[in-house]
Amino acid sequence: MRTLTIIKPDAVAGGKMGKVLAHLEESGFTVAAAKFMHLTTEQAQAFYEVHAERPFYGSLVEFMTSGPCMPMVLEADDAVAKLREVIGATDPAEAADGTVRKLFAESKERNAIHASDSSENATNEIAFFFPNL
Ligand code: 3AN
Repeated sequence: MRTLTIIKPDAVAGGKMGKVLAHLEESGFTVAAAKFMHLTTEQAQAFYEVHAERPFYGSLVEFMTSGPCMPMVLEADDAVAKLREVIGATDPAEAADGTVRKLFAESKERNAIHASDSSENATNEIAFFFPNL
């Protein structure tokens, strides 16, 4: 089973991309596809369209376009639920010990990593970044 992750601009700019990737691999995921890219405003708006009405939407789009990021397709048994567990809560202050966000995130917005939250969203998000997969 596959899911979509993004190592976000804060983790890349902070020199934590390799550590986050190592943590994911050590947690049992295999990388099926990856690319390094700088999202355009249009791409970030489209990717987070579900949050368009939320007060943090503009700031989130600005953050996600502030520097390069690394979208990846990860493979594991029960990949969607497993990755949500490995990344931890949205707010690093609430994330469990040993999770990616506890280890590497700065704040609720600059939270190091994205992970699909359902298998339906995983399918859509994989197609968004890797239409030929
Ligand atoms: P998750 O990333 O854990 O699935 P979502 O889907 O609720 O969390 O939020 C998507 C992204 O929006 C988060 N990763 C974070 O960067 C940002 N975000 C969520 N809630 C807030 C908030 N209250 N203030 C600022 N940014 C937020």
